[in-house]
Amino acid sequence: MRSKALRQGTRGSVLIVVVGMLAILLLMTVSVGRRANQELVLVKYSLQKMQSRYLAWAGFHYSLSYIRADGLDEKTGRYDSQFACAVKLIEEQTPEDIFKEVKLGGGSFGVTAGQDPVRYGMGDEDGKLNLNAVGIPNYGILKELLVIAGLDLNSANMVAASAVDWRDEDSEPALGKEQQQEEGPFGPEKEPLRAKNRPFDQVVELMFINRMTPEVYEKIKNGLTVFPRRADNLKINLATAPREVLLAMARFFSGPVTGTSRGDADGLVTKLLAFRAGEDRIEGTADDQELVETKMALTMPEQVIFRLMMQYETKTSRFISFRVSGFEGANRRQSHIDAVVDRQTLTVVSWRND
Ligand SMILES: [Ca+2]
Ligand SMILES: [Ca+2]
Repeated sequence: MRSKALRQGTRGSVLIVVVGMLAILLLMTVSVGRRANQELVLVKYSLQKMQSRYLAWAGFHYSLSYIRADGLDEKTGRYDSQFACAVKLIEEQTPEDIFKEVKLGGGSFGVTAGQDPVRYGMGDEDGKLNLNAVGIPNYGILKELLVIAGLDLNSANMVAASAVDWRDEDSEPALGKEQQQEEGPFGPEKEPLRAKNRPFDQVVELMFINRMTPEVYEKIKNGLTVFPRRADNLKINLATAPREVLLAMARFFSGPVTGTSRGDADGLVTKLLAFRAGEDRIEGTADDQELVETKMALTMPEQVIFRLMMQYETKTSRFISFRVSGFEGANRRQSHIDAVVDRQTLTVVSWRND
């Protein structure tokens, strides 16, 4: 009897051990399974992300081929506008036809010039004010741009002149010694910076100048560029320049010297923008018009200002900026490339990707 009970007891404990072991094994399987599953998801994600990256790369080379082709074209290569920049359009074609959702290997890519609102195609840096071409004769344009962004006149004058000093090779203050601030005009008061005395590499270097504020910077940064880095004179594409840049130029040329008023400058820019946008009144559409002085119904003072602005005009954009977005097919994973290309040499002068 005793031995039978003992046997049953042993059998019972063996059963408990076996059940326990099974439970542990099951838990291990579940945890290994979960980990494997997580790894699988990660691998899948990386593969999809990589696919979107290659699609963005393809989109970049696709864009380059259009820039190259446009550069070789006698006619379209000489005029860049907000509608057609660095691209040759055939008949009724629009940039959207060429650059929106280009399908490739199960995914797609798109090329945009602006995000708000989204504008398909490429844009330029040439409509912006080049900090590396702002010198003593024209720093007043930068001053006006700063005033438009909300900086007071005195500070705007100081910041614009200091931007010249930051970049130019000499150490002579642009405003003359008597007008310059007591301490160096760059960096914080406790640790003033020396002027760079070399070209701006990035627009954000403007923040090193005293009296410049983050609020003002945010407002003007999209109207500024650093290309070309070495420039003999300032050139602006009036067909692609944003409103603020046109306004700053026009106001710079207005005043007693030219017998014109600020009202004339502002009036000119209103007419210029309305004419440029064409009948639909929307910038960057097919009916946009090339600026022609005689067609804009300008007053005499407006004409004076316009002709002075034309001294700085270029019709061809050299620095082409665009964003390529690659979309992987299954889950629409995305990658982006923001690039600026010098179309004369077809080299990349600015590159950012994620
Ligand atoms: Ca200097
Ligand atoms: Ca239009």
